Amino acid sequence: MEELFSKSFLSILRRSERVMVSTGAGISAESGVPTFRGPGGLWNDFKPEELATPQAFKRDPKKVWEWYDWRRQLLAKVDPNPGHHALAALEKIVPQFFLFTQNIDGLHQKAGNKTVYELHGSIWQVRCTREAKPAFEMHENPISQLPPICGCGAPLRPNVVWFGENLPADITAMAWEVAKACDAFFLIGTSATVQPAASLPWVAKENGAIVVEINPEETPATEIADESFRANAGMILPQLVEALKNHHG
Ligand code: BJW
Repeated sequence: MEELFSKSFLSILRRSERVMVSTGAGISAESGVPTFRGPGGLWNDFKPEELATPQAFKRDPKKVWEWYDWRRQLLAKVDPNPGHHALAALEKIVPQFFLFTQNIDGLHQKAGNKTVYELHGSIWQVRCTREAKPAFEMHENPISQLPPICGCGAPLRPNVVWFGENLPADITAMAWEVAKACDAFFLIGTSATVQPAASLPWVAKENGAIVVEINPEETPATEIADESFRANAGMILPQLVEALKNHHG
């Protein structure tokens, strides 16, 4: 039977000191979380400009919160899948491992990854829309009053990054720093269309990293990928981790 991973590919990964992983909604698809785009995607039923923008929130905070409350209820019921668990296992066998995610669902943390850099925030955190106070965890589920209200009387908002908003500056700077210095870069379960996260594989490639894509569909980043696995992350990642553990070349 033809091997899924070539010996030379496994040798490169085995020799990689610094591994960067960048995940998107597709890694959580096998947990039952809808992706944004493509079949069954969240955006098929909801227009992003109606829900994932600061303007939409200002216009109708209750409507935006109903969408987030629905997603929080769904997320509370799901568990990490074999793809998430394999990344937690990979963290243990790689000398320096960096996991960046566009996901806000918290499933990487639930799978056991120690440090997860959340580029688009967390659905489990909220912050005041008036006071410049730090975001905080809120796990009430479902939320009894929509929108939830801060002690100061202003609406709270989900601590996520909407279109037209800046990503957290420290995490973005860290992502660029790691992408420039990594030996191997994994792009997993993202359509690679939303900036600035979509640029990360190019940054890694330009700085000499091997770029590996895991996605059942092609994406704009496929053209620069050194290895593309056209399959589900939950199928490929556990086999890759096993193969790496057993590879001594
Ligand atoms: C599987 C699978 C399985 C299925 N296994 N795979 C430069 C150029 C052009 C535009 C811009 C630019 N800079 C900024 C912009 C504007 C904008 C942007 O990128 N727009 C594009 C749509 C063109 N970007 C922004 O506004 C960002 N801010 C910014 O850049 O600030 C500076 C700035 C401000 C103003 C002007 C200019 C600059 C912010 C982006 C915030 C994105 N927010 C969201 C919502 C977050 C909160 C929430 O979840 O509600 O983040 S949108 C949504 O898309 C969400 C996701 O994180 C993000 C990416 O989606 P992702 O993860 O890729 O999911 P999908 O569904 O697209 O793809 C899933 C993939 O999985 C598919 O490929 C499947 O095939 C695959 N898959 N099953 C593996 N089992």
